[in-house]
Amino acid sequence: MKPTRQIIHCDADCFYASVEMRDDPSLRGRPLAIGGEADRRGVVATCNYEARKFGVRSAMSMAYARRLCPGLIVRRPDMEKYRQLSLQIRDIFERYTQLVEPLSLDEAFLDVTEHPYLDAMAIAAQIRQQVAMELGITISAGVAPNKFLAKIASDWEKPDGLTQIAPEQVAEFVARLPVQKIFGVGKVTGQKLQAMGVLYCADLLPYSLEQLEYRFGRFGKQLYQLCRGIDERPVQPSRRRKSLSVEQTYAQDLPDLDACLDELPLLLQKLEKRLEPLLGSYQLHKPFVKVKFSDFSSTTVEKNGADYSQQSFAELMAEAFGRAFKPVRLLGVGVRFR
Ligand code: TTP
Ligand code: MG
Repeated sequence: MKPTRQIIHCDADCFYASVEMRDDPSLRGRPLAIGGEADRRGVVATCNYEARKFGVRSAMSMAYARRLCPGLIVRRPDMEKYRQLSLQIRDIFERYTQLVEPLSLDEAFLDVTEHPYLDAMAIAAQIRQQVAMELGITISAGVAPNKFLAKIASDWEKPDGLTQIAPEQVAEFVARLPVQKIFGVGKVTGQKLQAMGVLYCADLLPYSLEQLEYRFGRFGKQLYQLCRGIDERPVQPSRRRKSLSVEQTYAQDLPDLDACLDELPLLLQKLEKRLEPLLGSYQLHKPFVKVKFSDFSSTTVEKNGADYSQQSFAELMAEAFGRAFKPVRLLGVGVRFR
């Protein structure tokens, strides 16, 4: 028999809204939606949990959301910021395993079965804590023997929740799940099941595999397995990463090159820390430095054959700064892999 797997599903809580609340604490505790404006046929990308109390939801028109929640604050999304944060979250995941399968910017599966000394619950707890401490947002996590259950578990005590479905609890847990929780059960299948008197996974158990295949075709097998809590899909890691970097946006612009160089040791220290766990499986190719100026223009300088000393990064930084000679709002240092 195969050993029981330990799968974690992580999903950030009201992701875009959390990031905006982090960066502007005056938004906290007030209903907030991220998306396009009402007068421009905008829709809600997401909203915080205060807004959800009013019934505001993702994909709803902003105009309707405003009617549901008259005090709603609306902010435009800043995709670059969310993408950057998403990578930083992934870096935290990769401290524990290379088997990370991102599903979207704020969601991923991890297979931590092979971790030498931590169990999945300990890892999930550490990840949640590190994301909160280092990145300033909360994520919910679910721990289970497979992807199907880990994903349901992460949703169970959202927001800021951690839920485990241990192997011995699987049968009982799944039996009580509404069939709609099975992925692939949409409106049509849901109605068909309802007509059969099937509301919960337990109601599916009396049907044989052949019976379900007869009624649902290929999907029958999936139903047969999932209603028993069986899901063999592996966690499929994303394409290999091509680079790793750390970036910092400064509360006050750095006025000149010296001020930038002063920040370099701290940035490199952070880079080194993130790089360390990857060095076994990745080969360094070249260092690079990114500079974003006060006018939001940005530039990246990298160099073949350069080493990874502070001196080498300092030279790249000088070159990048020299391209505009303006105050700097963000600095990044990174390495590209082969
Ligand atoms: P979700 O994880 O589905 O939602 P969420 O993180 O905002 O809230 P929850 O606490 O329930 O997990 O999606 C992640 C981000 O993707 C979300 O912050 C915004 C974006 N998104 C859209 O732009 N449009 C959509 O319809 C949905 C569902 C999400
Ligand atoms: Mg989310």
